[in-house]
Amino acid sequence: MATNRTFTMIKPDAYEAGNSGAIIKMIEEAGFRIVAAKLTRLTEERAGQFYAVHKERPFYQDLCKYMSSGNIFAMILEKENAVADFRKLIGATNPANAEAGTIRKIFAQSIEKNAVHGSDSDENAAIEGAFFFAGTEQF
Ligand code: YYY
Ligand code: MG
Repeated sequence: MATNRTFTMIKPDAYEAGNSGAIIKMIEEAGFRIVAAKLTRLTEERAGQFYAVHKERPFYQDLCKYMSSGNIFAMILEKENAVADFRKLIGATNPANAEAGTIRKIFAQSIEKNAVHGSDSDENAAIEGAFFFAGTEQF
């Protein structure tokens, strides 16, 4: 059953560039309600846990270094069809392939520094949300 929630982080590149507010504005204007939010930072080890599914991939080490290099803005978002609609709003992993008007097309610097994360399934949305937020921090 769809849970109508997804998990996102504004990644260090977008946070550092001062784009958090503009990205959150796009998210809210697209009809998502923020039901959990925090500014935080991952250690390299925790970034490795978050992205464990990619640990055999050649980009994994660089990704973990990058994701622990600065602050991130973690959020849980609520909307009907949240996971799929949010993936549509952020666009393709590689901003070069992202559609015009998507968050990654507008804000990403590269395939690695691609501005935002979005969960890829309801199951992972629940796991990823719980990775950052206690039940009492989810509204
Ligand atoms: O879900 P999404 O973030 O769009 O892409 P994934 O295939 O799950 O990869 C996670 C993360 O890894 C991606 O957002 C950037 C980075 N990455 C990379 O640096 N180089 C690649 N060739 C593929 C992914
Ligand atoms: Mg992914």
